[in-house]
Amino acid sequence: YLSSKTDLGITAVAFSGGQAKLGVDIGPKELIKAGLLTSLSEDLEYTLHWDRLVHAYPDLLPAHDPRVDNMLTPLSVSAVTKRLSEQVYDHAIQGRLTLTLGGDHSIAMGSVFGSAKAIHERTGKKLGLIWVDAHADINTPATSGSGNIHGMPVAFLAGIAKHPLFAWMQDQVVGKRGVIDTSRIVYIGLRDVDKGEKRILREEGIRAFSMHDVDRHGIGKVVDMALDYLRDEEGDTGPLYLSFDVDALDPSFAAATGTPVRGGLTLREGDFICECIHETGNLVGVDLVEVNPVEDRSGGAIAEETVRNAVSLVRCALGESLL
Ligand code: EXY
Ligand code: MN
Ligand code: MN
Ligand code: MN
Repeated sequence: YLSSKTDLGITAVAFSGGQAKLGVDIGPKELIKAGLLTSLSEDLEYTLHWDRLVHAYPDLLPAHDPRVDNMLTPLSVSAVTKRLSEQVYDHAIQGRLTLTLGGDHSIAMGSVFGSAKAIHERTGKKLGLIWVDAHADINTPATSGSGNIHGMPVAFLAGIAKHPLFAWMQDQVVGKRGVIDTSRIVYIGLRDVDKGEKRILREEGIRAFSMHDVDRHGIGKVVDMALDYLRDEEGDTGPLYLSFDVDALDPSFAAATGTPVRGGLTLREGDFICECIHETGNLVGVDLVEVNPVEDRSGGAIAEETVRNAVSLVRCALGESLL
């Protein structure tokens, strides 16, 4: 589904407006400082297409951005995700694999939309979305208890939530109802899902592997089941998009994040998921989000560990472990 296996389109997004804690906007800078991009070009031999900017989109952020229909700072989120969707689209329409570094998870509305639109135009195929997270991020504005939009991106992408502020995305349906069909979404790592979200997952019949499933079956079986679920009769998964929230990892591996939840994936389990998705040969886009170096009261060691582990996840998704 790509025009080359070695062209990588990178977008670094310093955005925190999908939630309330400062610091998640400096995630991309820290990932890059830790050598992520150099290792992708030098060790993994990708040709990087990067504007060398970490985008904060100051021109897009309104001075006044009040709550609308229970969404916090919705004008900022809408404007930034719309712009990001164009950046990712511009990479993806040229057949590049895309890598988006966040930032909070609301940015996936932009990155996934940009990718889904380009892939559909280039290949006629619909994206499969693998969402690795402690959380389901499928609240609608009506079900959300926090109003934080980083808890809502899947609902908007699937067309379960609709709002005029996100009309730029929802007027351009790629799937049956939204950008991604609910039958093309699969979760891994869930362990903190709100009551209203559970109801949505059940009613929509969305495939989700929680930490309970990881414990029961082991990560190998869970990843097999997740990929099998997306396969067609010929065994093809179709184009795959991996949206990896670093809080899927256990806090012992990734505590520098805004909403850590105990009982998560080990680093190896996270890396393994990424490796298996890479192995399909069908990966077209990756997000790595929610690294918040400021969420560290240890004087830096925890943030450094989280950043290093996030770098490992991305490297594994991009082929680090192939011999
Ligand atoms: N479900 C909660 C909410 O909607 O506020 C917590 C969401 C946390 C979302 C993090 C990024 O994955
Ligand atoms: Mn998330
Ligand atoms: Mn999360
Ligand atoms: Mn919760």
